[in-house]
Amino acid sequence: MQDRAYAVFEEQQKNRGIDLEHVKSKLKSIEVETPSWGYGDSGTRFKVFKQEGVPRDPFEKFEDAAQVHKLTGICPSVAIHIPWDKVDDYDKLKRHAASLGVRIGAVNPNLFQEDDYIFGSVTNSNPAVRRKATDHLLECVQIARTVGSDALSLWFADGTNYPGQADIRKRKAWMQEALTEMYQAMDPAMRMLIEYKFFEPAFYHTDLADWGMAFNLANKLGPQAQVLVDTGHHPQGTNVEHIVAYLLDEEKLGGFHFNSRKYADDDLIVGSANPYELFLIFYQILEAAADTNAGVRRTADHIAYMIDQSHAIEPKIPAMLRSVLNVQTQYAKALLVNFDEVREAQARQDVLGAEDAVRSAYEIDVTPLLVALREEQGLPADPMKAYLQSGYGESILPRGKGGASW
Ligand code: LRH
Ligand code: MN
Ligand code: MN
Repeated sequence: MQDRAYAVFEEQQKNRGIDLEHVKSKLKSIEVETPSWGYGDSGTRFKVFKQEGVPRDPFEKFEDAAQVHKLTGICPSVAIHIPWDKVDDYDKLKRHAASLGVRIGAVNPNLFQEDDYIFGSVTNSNPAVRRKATDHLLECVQIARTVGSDALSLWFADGTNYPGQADIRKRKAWMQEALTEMYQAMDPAMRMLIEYKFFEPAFYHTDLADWGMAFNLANKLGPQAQVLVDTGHHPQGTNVEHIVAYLLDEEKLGGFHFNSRKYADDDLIVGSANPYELFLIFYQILEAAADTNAGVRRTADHIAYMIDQSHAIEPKIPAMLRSVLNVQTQYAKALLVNFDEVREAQARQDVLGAEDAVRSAYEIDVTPLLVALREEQGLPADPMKAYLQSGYGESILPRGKGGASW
């Protein structure tokens, strides 16, 4: 059945001028990092629902994350958030990850959960608080060095709630000062990924509110600083793929935090409400990956794909599997775009022809391709089904309720 489905698929793609071997090799090399906090309990400001079997510490989070990698083959790294994942011995955590077949990915400093940060962290008008916040950034550089991570992922909750509450321009300078100190402490192979978000928890102004501010800061800091696009961090209607194309062209797109949003920073399963947006993001990336400019190509090939989701009502591991599979599916579809066809239609100024060349790839069912790919790699054809049948979900229930939460 699958063999026949794949044979038909292969024939179709050949007729469309698609090189399936290239498509498969790209699918084999993509890596999607999962977040340690996506395995813990989470909720909204109204309620955190405690689930049975949730990891009790960072070591158990890695055990769950390893399941996702084992079944999908594309999630070999796990992002950590400090101090959510604070441990006495980071080298031990690194060894634990390696023993499970995964590694520690981006290190995320957390500057939003201490009372000292009520009026901001690196942008606080109190120099002692700024010092404390900057020291935490430096501590995270050291942790990244210890665990062998090359990415530091920064997001600041800093902002104000009322006009006049603080000096916006002074805060801008303090932000740059702190990040410069951190940048100088980084090893040459490390990257600083600067994330922006237009609101929440601050509602009047946020110090790094949009991609332009993150881009400007990254430019001032230097080549090791790039912008991180969290797909949930934009106002309604924003053309995220345009931002992606622009940053790629400037060689400043460093990574993604994937999730899905309907109203705000909903942190729902990526590709659940807006799969076409995810597809169009990959379409822009693949277009840039074939650019004539080597810098743009290199940028497109070095994007850190990360999931940033907090699963409030879903079982955690299946929710992460669904997320990873959604990313893989949309990436596979984008790989089926016939770029020559798009370019020819663009050259003719054939609006509908160009639109069709892009959309038609999205409409292709890539299931036979993904199943064939997994079979080639010795992975389960249906990772979700394999997980549900594996018994792992039941085996962790003795952990009980009341595990780690953010
Ligand atoms: C902020 C954010 C940021 C944090 C994560 C937990 O909304 O996207 O990336 O580190 O959520
Ligand atoms: Mn994020
Ligand atoms: Mn977010």
